[in-house]
Amino acid sequence: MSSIKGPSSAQFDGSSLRIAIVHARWNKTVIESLVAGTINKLKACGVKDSNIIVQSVPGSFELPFACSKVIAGSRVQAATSSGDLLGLSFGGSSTSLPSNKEPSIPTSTLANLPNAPFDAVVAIGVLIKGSTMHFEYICDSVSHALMKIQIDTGVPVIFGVLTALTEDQALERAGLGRGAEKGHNHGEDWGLAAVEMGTQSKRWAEGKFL
Ligand code: DLZ
Repeated sequence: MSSIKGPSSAQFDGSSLRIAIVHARWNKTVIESLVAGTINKLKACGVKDSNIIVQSVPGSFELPFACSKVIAGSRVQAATSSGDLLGLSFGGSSTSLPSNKEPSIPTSTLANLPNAPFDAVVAIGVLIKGSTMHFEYICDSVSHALMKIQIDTGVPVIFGVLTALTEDQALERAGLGRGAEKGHNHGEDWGLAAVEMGTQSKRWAEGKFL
């Protein structure tokens, strides 16, 4: 019997979005497949190659810090380049922008800039339980921190962190199962979620609910 799990489908146009992927390097084989799956879906939704930025960190514990910095950095980058391109001045240093505020330029204008702020970030990590409590501490702190970042910054952070009890569980969730059943690459779901949340959060911010 087929599974009833997973989101129902919805198609969103990612052609005006800029998306960051921040991934850990622990458990490389699984990570590579998840990142590839995410990128494939982003592109299938119309996100341009040049608007997909990929950054890496050593392990999953570093993901929240990196996501937070990447979001802040993209806002500084956007403020600087839009000021340059449009002849605007925001006053003071670009680094003094409040973390949850963007320059008051229409988002439609920002979307066409090469250095627009990120509309969504996908945080990808693979945690596999070992014999100590390391796994529990990292899973707990990383999931809470990623949630906090998206609420604090207003930028959707997609939870692409596998918390697997065994290597096989991790492999199957990256479409790399060792048995006859290869499993499903969850990176694809994260790519779709990034496009949907990036699109919707822009609309919601403009008071568009239809
Ligand atoms: C230390 C550690 C361990 C034991 N396991 C994993 C893992 O399964 N997946 C992962 O992404 N990272 C692991 N790490 C590394 C930590 O996330 C972190 O990089 C280090 O503790 C340094 O802060």
